[in-house]
Amino acid sequence: MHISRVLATGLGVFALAAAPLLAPSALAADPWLVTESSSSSEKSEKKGKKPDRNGKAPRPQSYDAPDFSDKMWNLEDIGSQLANETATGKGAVVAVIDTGVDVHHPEFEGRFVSPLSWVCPKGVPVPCGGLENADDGHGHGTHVAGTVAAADDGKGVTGVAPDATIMPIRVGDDDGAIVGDLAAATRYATEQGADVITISIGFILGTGPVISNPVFPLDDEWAQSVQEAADAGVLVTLAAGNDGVPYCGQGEFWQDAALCVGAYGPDSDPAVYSGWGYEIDLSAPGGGLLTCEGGIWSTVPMDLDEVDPCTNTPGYAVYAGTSMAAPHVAGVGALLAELGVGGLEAGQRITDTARGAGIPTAPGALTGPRLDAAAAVQ
Ligand SMILES: [Ca+2]
Ligand SMILES: [Ca+2]
Repeated sequence: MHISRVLATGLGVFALAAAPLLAPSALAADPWLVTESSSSSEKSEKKGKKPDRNGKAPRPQSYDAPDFSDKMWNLEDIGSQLANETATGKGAVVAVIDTGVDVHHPEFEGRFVSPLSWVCPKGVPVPCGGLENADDGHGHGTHVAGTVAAADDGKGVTGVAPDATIMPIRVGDDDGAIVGDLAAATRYATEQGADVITISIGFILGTGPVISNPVFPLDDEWAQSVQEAADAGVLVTLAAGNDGVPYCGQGEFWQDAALCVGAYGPDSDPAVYSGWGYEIDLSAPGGGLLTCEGGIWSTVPMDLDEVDPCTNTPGYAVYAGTSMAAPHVAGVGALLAELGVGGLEAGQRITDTARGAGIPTAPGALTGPRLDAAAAVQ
């Protein structure tokens, strides 16, 4: 049985039917980001230079993104603007275990801590530190991070916890392949004091019946690390996956240690791709079919080759998937962390206050109660 790890993105709406799974993204100079030292480790490597591993993200000299707030049905749906009157995530740390985060993006300026990467310059042992090494050459991780914590500055998009600090942990390479050690990444985030860890990674079974086979036979260590995080008072949020199968039920360990998050679209119907089942803790906006209006607007690296036709703005793109849903819950976790509520207590608060909590979940029909940020922070 072949198991491959993939990102639970919604480019993944089509991921199971079409290859490549994720749009390839080449790094290129971007005139919109006016900075002298925006080179990533990869580019530096090609030039034979070492990346600035101690460097802080240089401050862009211009930032002219339009205000996309009228596109953010997701924030209105979960009541996060109302919730932000009570908390904005200030002081809370959210570890994003993903493809890295665009460390130069103005939406996160000055709000990174403890970066770690499994994509390191030649000759540097993995994992490596340094903000430049945690830079995102793909897009997925930056999109996740934007939903958690993009700045509420009247430009571009806004995150659920717009003042939260991001701990970028890069386990995915520029193609979106998982190259890092998920258990080590999770343990690192816990040790470094993350309040919330969000992971939007799915699994695809190559062959064989999905439901009767264990999906995580090779990942006992990761499961253990998630349990350790929960024991240490960290809230862990996981994307339910886009396989349309009960992913969350495939390991008993997920039941208590993490919130498993399904997705729905702007019409409030469960997304067709979303994982489902009794073990989904709740669902959050992940976008419907891949339309501009129906997807989730968030950040992507500003130096991606292709500008998203929906946003027509470097640094912003529209994705859909359970990958996009889980960070909404992580953002609410950051709001609660600011209020002094963490770990399993925060998870309980989030599920207890979700809309439709307590209504039994019918497999294939529902993806659990819906995230309510405003209710969670009251
Ligand atoms: Ca913004
Ligand atoms: Ca759970």
